[in-house]
Amino acid sequence: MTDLASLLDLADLAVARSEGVVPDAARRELAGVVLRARRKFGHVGEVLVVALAGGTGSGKSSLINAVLGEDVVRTGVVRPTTNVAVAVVPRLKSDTYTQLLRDLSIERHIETSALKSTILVDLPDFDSTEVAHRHIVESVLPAVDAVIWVFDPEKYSDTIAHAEFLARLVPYEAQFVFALNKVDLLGAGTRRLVEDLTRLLVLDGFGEPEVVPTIANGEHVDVSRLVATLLGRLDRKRTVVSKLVTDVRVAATTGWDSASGAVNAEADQARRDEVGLSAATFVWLGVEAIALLEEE
Ligand SMILES: Nc1nc2c(ncn2[C@@H]2O[C@H](COP(=O)(O)OP(=O)(O)OP(=O)(O)O)[C@@H](O)[C@H]2O)c(=O)[nH]1
Ligand SMILES: [Mg+2]
Repeated sequence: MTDLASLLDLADLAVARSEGVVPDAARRELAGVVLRARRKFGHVGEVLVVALAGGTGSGKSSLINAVLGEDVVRTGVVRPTTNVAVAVVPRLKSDTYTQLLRDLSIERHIETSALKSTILVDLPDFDSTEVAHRHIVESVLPAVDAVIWVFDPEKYSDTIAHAEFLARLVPYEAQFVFALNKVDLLGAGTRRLVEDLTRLLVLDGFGEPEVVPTIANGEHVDVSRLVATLLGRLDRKRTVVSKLVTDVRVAATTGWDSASGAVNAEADQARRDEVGLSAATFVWLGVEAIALLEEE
């Protein structure tokens, strides 16, 4: 099965095998594309990795179930319900995520066929007054595409949480989505509270915080705006990945052209084998890149 990680491994192989066959400039170009991709996407490539953070009982686990449309993780009235981080991953691709889960120190994961291109990480409660907990968030951030901060309408304005915790995470704003959950309890007051939470986040230092109202439980579950936000982010990530795979495909064509032109009539058998192997690797790389571009 083609995925970004195996494509990048194959590209590394093409670079290694083509020394002395393909011009160094073309090999450097391909190596550069691979390096940029690894830095940016780590091990998971085209999948959107989303973590849910927030106070105990704010509804993180309920939101995961609501987004999936099925009860996958435990929710409850006894606090805290979630004691260790749990990742919910797409069933068919779960072995692709082993390294990511290791990086996030996540020992438990649940597979579901309700997800295709997203991983949801249910984090345990963060007591915002604990410095150690801020460090946990900071260590998770490099490995995830987005963090959804889940707020309870009764506690969203907690000044310690804002001043001591969120304000220090302002540099990560591009990765953050803020969900004001349980708005079924607010009715017509929802808009005012969404505005108030936005105002507090701006006071914390956020430029344009994205605040979405959600209902994760009860008769009127509504996570449509949250899902739309995540789909928008997945689309943006796919665009970037697809550009990158196109770069790999173009580099594969260049590599094949150079390799196939590198053998002449006087070349001995060993040289022919070397060139042939290199050319075949570039063809294979091109075929895999096309398969990945056509997958969606
Ligand atoms: N009215 C209402 N109740 C909700 C909503 N979302 C969650 N709840 C309730 O809030 C309680 C806590 O929900 P959980 O999903 O377990 O919260 P959590 O953030 O995962 O909590 P921890 O795992 O302890 O950190 C449960 O009783 C849920 O039924 C909502 O949108 N509206
Ligand atoms: Mg929970």
